[in-house]
Amino acid sequence: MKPRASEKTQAIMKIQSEIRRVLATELRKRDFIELSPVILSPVTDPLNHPTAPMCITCYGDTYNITQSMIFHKQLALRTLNKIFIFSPNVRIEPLDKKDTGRHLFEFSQLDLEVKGATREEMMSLCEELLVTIILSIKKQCKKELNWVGRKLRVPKIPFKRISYCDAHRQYGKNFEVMISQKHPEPVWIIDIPLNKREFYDREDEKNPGYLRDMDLLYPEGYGEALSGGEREYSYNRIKKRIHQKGQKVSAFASYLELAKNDLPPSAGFGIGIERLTQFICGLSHIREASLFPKIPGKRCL
Ligand code: ASN
Repeated sequence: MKPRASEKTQAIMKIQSEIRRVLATELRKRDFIELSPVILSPVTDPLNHPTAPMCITCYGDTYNITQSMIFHKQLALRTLNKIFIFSPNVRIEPLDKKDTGRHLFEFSQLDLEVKGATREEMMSLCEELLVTIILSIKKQCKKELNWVGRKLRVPKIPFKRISYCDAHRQYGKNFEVMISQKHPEPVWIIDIPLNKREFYDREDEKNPGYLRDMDLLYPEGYGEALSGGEREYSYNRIKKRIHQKGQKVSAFASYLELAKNDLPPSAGFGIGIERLTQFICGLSHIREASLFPKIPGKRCL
């Protein structure tokens, strides 16, 4: 019997809640500490694509609304070793993103960071988390998976890895879409060229011009799942990378002030909760993964 629309929504929200529960439980088991999200700050992630700045004035100072907590994650590791946050992000995307079915201008990501970690350790952690989520949903949310009509397969670890340049060579400019559509299991894109990502991703000393970072693509055409990597932590290198990017050092003054004596080396990633829900539930549009979806260009509640 076909479920009513409200039953489908209930099932999706139950599955999303289970995703959050598994993530938090698994990370706590591994000694991660959960932090509260930061919503307002003088600095936020500049991102590598254009978004309209979202600023408000508080007590005469200008604050950004968080696009990602990357800088706060690095700074938090001066005090703690392993952290995670369910972090609401606001990104006022250009209008060409309004019909992708994968963009919301307000969403949440599970953002995590580990002191002294390598990219490969973070990739393994992510693989373990995804497999654990899928196994748990298959077990705990049988009825709900039925209601959304999703047959979930458990991906094999380790996921396939392709360098950015190989992906580009094999599949052309639109490689993200092509790889996601062609593969039945998630695929990592690694070694992204320096100019394609933000200044905080660490340059590979053994492979200059490329980064120690990664993106994960969901299979079956669900597209990008996450980005992350090792970070630039030395004050001078961070400043150099900001200059290379053509950005203003003054825009990051309050972060740089604290990074003056260098930050701890670290790696981490952020995975979008609504996109993860979309993939797990097999939803054609991301709006179904939120009760209050913010679709670019639309007036939303
Ligand atoms: N959270 C991501 C990371 O950890 C950054 C982002 O969302 N732009 O690399």
